[in-house]
Amino acid sequence: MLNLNRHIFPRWPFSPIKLQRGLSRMAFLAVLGMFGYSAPAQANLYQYADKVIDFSSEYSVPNWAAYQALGQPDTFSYGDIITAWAPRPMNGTLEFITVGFPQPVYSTGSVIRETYGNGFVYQIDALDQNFNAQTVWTGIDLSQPGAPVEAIFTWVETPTLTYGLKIYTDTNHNLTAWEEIDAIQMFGNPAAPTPTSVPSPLPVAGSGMALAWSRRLRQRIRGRFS
Ligand SMILES: [Ca+2]
Ligand SMILES: [Ca+2]
Repeated sequence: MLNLNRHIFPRWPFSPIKLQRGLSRMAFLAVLGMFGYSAPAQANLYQYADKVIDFSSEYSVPNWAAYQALGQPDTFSYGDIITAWAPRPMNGTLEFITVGFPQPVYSTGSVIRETYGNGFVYQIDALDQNFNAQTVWTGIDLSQPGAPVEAIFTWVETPTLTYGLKIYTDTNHNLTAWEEIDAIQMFGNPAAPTPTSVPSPLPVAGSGMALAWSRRLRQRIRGRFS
């Protein structure tokens, strides 16, 4: 639902145009701060998935089983390789794998190592301690075929601890390949988000609402500074 992929933090601007854009983005973040928005924490914890909670299908066991997506990467070439999770069908289905992690965090993103049929992730849900799923990312996965890709997906820091991630995949993305995942990382802040000094008029659980609102504000700010 919320894809701020690579758009949150401005790089340091060197040219006048970049300076102008950088200032508009900083103004945007400053205004968000006025309304209680906290930028993602800097001290991110990265960790690999260590348990399978659920999955839609797996090609076989142990080769291409769902648990092949756990732990550190062990698939170092692009192709149909047994150390990555592959769903049973080659094409024609929407699949998922749900995994847990050693330590819950206020998650801000995931690194999904795609090793065959790359570019197939279309949705990610974050699971709270009761396994309630909240969609945190939808969009277009730009991972290219030909080599393993560590695809990075980011979202606004979740208001509650994330215990697991549900990764949705489309087996029709590449009709000549299985869509395979070698490893899944989650990153985020183990500590609770720091509240701002100004009370927020927006509910914490409504970060999606806040960002929907912020897009309009960003368009206004861009219009003012461009
Ligand atoms: Ca396929
Ligand atoms: Ca693996």
